[in-house]
Amino acid sequence: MSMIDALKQRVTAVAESEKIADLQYETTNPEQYLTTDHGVKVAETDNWLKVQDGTHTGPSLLEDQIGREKITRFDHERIPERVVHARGAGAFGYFKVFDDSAKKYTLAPVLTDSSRTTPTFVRFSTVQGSRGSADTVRDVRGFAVKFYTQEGNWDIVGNDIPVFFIQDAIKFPDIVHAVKPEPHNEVPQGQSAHNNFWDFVGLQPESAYKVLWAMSDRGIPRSYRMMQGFGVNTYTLSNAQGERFFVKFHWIPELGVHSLVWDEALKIGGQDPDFHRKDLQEAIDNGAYPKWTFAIQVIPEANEHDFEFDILDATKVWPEELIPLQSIGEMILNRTIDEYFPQVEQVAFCTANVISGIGFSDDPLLQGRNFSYFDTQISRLGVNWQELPINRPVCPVMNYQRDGQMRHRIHQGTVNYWPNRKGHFKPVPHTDGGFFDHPQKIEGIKQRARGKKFQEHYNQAQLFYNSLSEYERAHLVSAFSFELSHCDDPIVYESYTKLLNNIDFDLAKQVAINVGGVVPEGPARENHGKRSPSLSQLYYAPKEPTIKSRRIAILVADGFDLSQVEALRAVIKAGSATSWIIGPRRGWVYPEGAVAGSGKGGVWADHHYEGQRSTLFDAFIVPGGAKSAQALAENGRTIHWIREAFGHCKVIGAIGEGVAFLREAVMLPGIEYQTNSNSSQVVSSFGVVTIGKLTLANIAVDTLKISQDD
Ligand code: HDD
Repeated sequence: MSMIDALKQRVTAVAESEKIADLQYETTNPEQYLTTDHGVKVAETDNWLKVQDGTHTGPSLLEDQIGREKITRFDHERIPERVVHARGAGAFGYFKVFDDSAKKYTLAPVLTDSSRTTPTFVRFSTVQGSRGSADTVRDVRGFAVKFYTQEGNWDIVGNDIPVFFIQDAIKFPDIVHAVKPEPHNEVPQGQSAHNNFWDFVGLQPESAYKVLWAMSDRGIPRSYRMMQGFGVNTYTLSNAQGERFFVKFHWIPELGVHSLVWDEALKIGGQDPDFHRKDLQEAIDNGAYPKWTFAIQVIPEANEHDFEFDILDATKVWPEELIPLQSIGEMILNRTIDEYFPQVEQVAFCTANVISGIGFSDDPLLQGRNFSYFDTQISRLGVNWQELPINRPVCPVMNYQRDGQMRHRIHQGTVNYWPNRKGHFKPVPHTDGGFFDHPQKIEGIKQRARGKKFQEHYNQAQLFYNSLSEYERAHLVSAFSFELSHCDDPIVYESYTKLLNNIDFDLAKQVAINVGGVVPEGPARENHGKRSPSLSQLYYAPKEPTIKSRRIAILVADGFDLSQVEALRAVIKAGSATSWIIGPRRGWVYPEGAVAGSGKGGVWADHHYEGQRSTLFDAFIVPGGAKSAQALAENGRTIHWIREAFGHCKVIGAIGEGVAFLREAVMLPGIEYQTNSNSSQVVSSFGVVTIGKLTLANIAVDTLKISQDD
């Protein structure tokens, strides 16, 4: 596609969303000449203006305004990275509600008007690492959504984990300092596995539940597209009748919730640190648009105190058995970013950005957040951060906030205050769309304290632990053991293993044995034995198994069976997955009978065996062809490929002579060989992988199943 065609295509896409239209893309004409910032055409940009007689190089001259402009602009390219969530990726999309069922709770049209399509921008992130850290580290993931509604911007600044480390915003600097690299040596990067983090959380037991989530498989997602999202805090909704409700927001991914295994996450961190960022881009580019159902949990104002936990405590979930989820809409991400800095780096969220019909609760964490986000944007982007293209609303903005650094908007007129003699730009009552502040009676004693129910920290942590499958619990033990093994101060790992005994005796015992902690003799607290199935990520397996958007590698060498490869690729494409040929070199690989080097009749290998590792794919197939199978069997790297994939519980299939390669060269333990209905032999480490009918669709489910033996 020519550059001009590509630009035209962009222009068509622009019409798709009010926000995209509003971004006012630079209509970069590739024929345009290079200019300075002040618009003067540049004749030469490779040599600084200097004294030069052809033989001798003399001094460079400070008078070179073009050279100085270029270097000065470069020197100031960086802005402060986010103090948390510095590493991220973003995409554009849209939000729609299914119907007006939420009208009984809220007067916000974005949640009730099904004829609307609201543009959104989403930024996913890790928390601990800096901008250049790896994507697959064990961490919480940010899930921040900006809705550009007709009534103003609404931001849900959430995470992939429904609870938080602390209950009161005043503790935020402490938890962040504790988890971030230590002050004396700035170690570690992208890791919570160090003394300070475990010291802090050991002394702050309200974090116990959140720590369990972070140490579970949720801490190492397979993809941003396969994570749940949670608003975490308790917000409120107000309806037209003046009634108020407490609400929690949820995002549920269409593809289900899936995780990496820890060994994979560690390796990908080195092999492809941008794994999640690229995954998001690749899926959208291939038309596999990420999709989430939007759901709410609602509690009428009168029922605030009906629960054993405080519904304003962000370290607790609202169990779905007590307060069911109501699915009211969906979000689809359908457009990748154009330029990282002005979109993903400059996008700025703020929990205080709500619209009429949506409000805050007295959740003490949320109250502090409402102050913190605007404040941090001032230091990162300046006080006029909401004027930046990615942040500005699509509806009209008018007020008497003026001036400040980097003010872009220009107002005409003589008044910049209200009331004014002209009656310009007046406030409107909420019945005509003005923001509705729900009247609320407040009584209490001013004091630095927390409510009674805020003092209990272990019931829900136990509920979570009890609700996990056996292998999810095994992963939890491994994760705690890894992290605490990285703490070298005995006070730290001894005290945390003691804390774990408040959650579960077996968990505490296994971890303590592994890390040299305090091995308990009995439980510190009885396990209440209750379970809530929706806390396990298995609960979110897709209803129909799907290979949509999965990366499937076809491992070949010269002499492979072309018809099998072609059939495989067609069937993988039909399932909206992507196939990748992995061969002895990037370039043409030739099937049986073709003349090598002819450039004809082969398939193009996307990667060389060393170029990409098995960790970067979800499933593998080895097609037939005697020579190909033989060559694969003689290559240590290809044998390693399959063994490693097996160790990571991936689907492995083979056809014809490919089966012999697996059976004789790779020699996987405990494997069951199966024959599919098309009489091509297929083998799998665990389920049936029929190529003809593409039962490879079991990837999602089977990956979880095999993990049980992991
Ligand atoms: Fe926060 C960024 C999510 C508590 C203060 N937070 C930030 C981002 C996410 C969250 C997703 C990245 C936004 C982006 O992509 O730009 N934060 C949460 C959640 C919390 C939470 C789900 C608990 C419910 N945060 C929290 C507290 C405070 C902050 C209690 C302070 C009192 N958070 C910030 C911040 C950041 C931030 C320092 C850094 C960059 C930014 O805001 O824009 O202000």
